[in-house]
Amino acid sequence: MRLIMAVNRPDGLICVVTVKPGMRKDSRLVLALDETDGRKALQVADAVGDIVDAIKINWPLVLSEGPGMITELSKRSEVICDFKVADIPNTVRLIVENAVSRGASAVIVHAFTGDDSLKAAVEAAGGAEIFAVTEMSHPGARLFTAQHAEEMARLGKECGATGFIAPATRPDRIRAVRAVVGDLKILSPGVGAQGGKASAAIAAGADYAIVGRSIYGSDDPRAAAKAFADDIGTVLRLQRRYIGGGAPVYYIIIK
Ligand code: O7M
Repeated sequence: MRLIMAVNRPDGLICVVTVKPGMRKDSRLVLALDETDGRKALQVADAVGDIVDAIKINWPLVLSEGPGMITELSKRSEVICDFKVADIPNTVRLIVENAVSRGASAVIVHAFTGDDSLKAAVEAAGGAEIFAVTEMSHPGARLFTAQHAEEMARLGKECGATGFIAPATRPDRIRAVRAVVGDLKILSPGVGAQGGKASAAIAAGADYAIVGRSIYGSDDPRAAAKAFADDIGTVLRLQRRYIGGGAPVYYIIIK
């Protein structure tokens, strides 16, 4: 983040800052498109594409409809390939290069694989982003990932990951990861079907809430996405504006 200008006004100090260009940061909502029917998946993507900041796809859709889905969806939105890559550096590189060449803006990898695999992911991503999983959102996460979340966040940061996954089901854990990763991105799954609340995740320090079944499984995905975006909107205190397709500019009012 870079400070461009600060103006002292009676209603507060206005700081104009830019952040590195990257994923759109508007509704702060990411759709997890785990719909396995390709036709329905594209219908949902078309219905909510202008509401969500990105569409995350995972194995269910890619295995049933093929990797061409990455390219197809990238025509509609930024695509995050949630392949939770956990392998040796060479295999990680091959997977990340493949996903990015098909149009992925970001690829999600596991952090527990260690520094060499994480660095291989970051290097292979080129201009795309690498998000590293810290603590997972499901109850079983308490056994392993929860116990090492901060360590994994620290390692991911050292290795050049640009974002992290932390659980909306445990907002206090988002806070803990935020304390380690500074102003890098945090994306938070576990909203809706898993019991977490989007606004609580954002209030705890997540940049984006990830929502799957509660949107794509809804009778009206657009209305559902809108409701999540509105919920998130209640906690947003930043006014955003984009200039010339470049870095987003934020006006932060410090009272
Ligand atoms: O909203 P849901 O529960 O239908 O979907 C949540 C999505 O987020 C789904 O695609 C999961 O695979 C993913 N996810 C979790 O639910 N929990 C995690 O800890 C991590 C992820 C994830 O996105 O990891 C990158």
